Amino acid sequence: MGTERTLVLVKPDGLKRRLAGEIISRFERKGLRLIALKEMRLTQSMAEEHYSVHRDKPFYRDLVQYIISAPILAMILEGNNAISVVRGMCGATDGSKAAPGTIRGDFALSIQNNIVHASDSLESYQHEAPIFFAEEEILVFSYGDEQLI
Ligand code: FUP
Repeated sequence: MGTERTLVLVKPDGLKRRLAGEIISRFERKGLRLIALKEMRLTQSMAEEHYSVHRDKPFYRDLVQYIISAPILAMILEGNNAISVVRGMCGATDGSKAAPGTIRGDFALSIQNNIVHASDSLESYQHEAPIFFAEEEILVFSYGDEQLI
């Protein structure tokens, strides 16, 4: 509750399908502040750390291979209830089941190639954000329009 930060990734399929701008635009229009942004290619160890909660799942190896297969876009968004707001905007994990109007509902059909990742809790954010960003890469500032949003 209150002002939160969340980590969002545009995964390899999102970048390859030229959806990065569309995805950023949705979050901007919602009123979230983009306070860090980076295009990068994950190393195997970064990907393993990012998905460590899934280490024992049958899909873990494929998931790690997929996320390192091509560049991704990493961003940190800030705003009121940002974690649950962004999760809602991303939609259900399986694109074939995600509601229309969500990013996955509008652009994804599969469970692995589901365009975006978003932190699911404060604990997840605190685990994930340092994998992608150094503290000095997160730009804290006021847009001056907070009373409008
Ligand atoms: P989400 O939080 O919606 O990204 O979904 P999860 O944390 O449950 O899963 C993380 C990623 O694992 C998903 F984005 C896609 C992948 N996954 C599979 O490939 N197969 C599955 O059965 C479940 C998840």
